[in-house]
Amino acid sequence: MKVSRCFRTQLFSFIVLLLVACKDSKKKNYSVEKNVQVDSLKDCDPTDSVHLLSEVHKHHVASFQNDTLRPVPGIYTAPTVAKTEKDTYDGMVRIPGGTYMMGAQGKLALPREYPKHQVTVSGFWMDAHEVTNAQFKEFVDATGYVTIAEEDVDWEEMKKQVPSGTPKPHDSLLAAGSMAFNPPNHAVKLDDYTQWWAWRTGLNWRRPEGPGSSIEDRMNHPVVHVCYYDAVAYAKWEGKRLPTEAEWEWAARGGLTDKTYPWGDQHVDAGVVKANSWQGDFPHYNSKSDGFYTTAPVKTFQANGYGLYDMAGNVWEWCSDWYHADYYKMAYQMGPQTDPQGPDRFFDPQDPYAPKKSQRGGSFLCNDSYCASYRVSARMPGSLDTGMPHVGFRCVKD
Ligand SMILES: [Ca+2]
Repeated sequence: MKVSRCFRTQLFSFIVLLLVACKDSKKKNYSVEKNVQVDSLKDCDPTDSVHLLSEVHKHHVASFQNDTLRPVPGIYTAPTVAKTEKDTYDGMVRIPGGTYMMGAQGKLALPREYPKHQVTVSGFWMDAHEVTNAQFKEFVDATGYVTIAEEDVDWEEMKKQVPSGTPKPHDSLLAAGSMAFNPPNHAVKLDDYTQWWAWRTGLNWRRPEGPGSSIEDRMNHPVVHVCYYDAVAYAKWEGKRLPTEAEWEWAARGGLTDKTYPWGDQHVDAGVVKANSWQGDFPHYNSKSDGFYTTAPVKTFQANGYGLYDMAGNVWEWCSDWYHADYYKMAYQMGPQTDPQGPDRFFDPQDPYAPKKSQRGGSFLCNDSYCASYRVSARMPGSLDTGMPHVGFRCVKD
């Protein structure tokens, strides 16, 4: 399951709302407090929160239609040349082109995965595994890139997007940070994600659990706390790009037809462990029968038919398509599509003003009791500037 990180923007927006509406309150819980009901049922994405700062990103949207580098202040300067071509295909596998019925696979499919519609995808190259901490570090070392989670919030910018007179949040709330998985120690109803997500300062890709944590022993784990902008910056440096949803799903299916998971139809927890997911009772008890509470090293579990690892579980993966909850309905009406790039606009009914891209594949937090998003057709909205501890990415190349 996932929570994304426009979440950061959204969270601060929420905090500001709290300050405005509840400034006399002694409440000190900075967790987002908006219940999410995806497709009128449930969702594992708390990005659907108050989004007063969405205006800040509206001008970003236009530029990102062209998949540009992130349009936010920062010390990063886009490299003028991509990483050398000689490395381009290292660690990638060739995905053959083909035609398939995209969407709604299996009885657990959500409304946003319907209806199935015919899609043809040209052949492409795809990273065999999710981008690792080691790979991302190489990029950062070479370019000086700073992820959004490592930057303090600019109040001067933020206050332009909140109601006049809004008091400045305490500096501690404007410090760089990200979302932390902070589960209760007892069973809870799964209708309020604020029970297991909390804002923390000091969390970023180098310190996934905040100050004191490290990636030293996780260099071969997928990088996390990276937002869409961060992923695009890395991909461009590699001379690659993010996959479209159509490419991602086609690749995840691994050459199989009408199967729920990358390996077939057998349940994720049946037989040999197939993916890094959540076993037990979410969110308070994880038996870790797959061996991992959070991320797992890439290539830990068996690859799918195309030689791709972790197309189910471990971390959610950014795609290039705008997220639109009704896009599949539009695609169905348009008829068979070849190499679709997704809708030309975003729409998440739970949070209609926040620009969001699609994420695929589920994560180590996914469990049948909640979203079961280790399915090939599962999809999730993720706000552009929001990274999370269970969201990463992989790249493709034509
Ligand atoms: Ca696990």
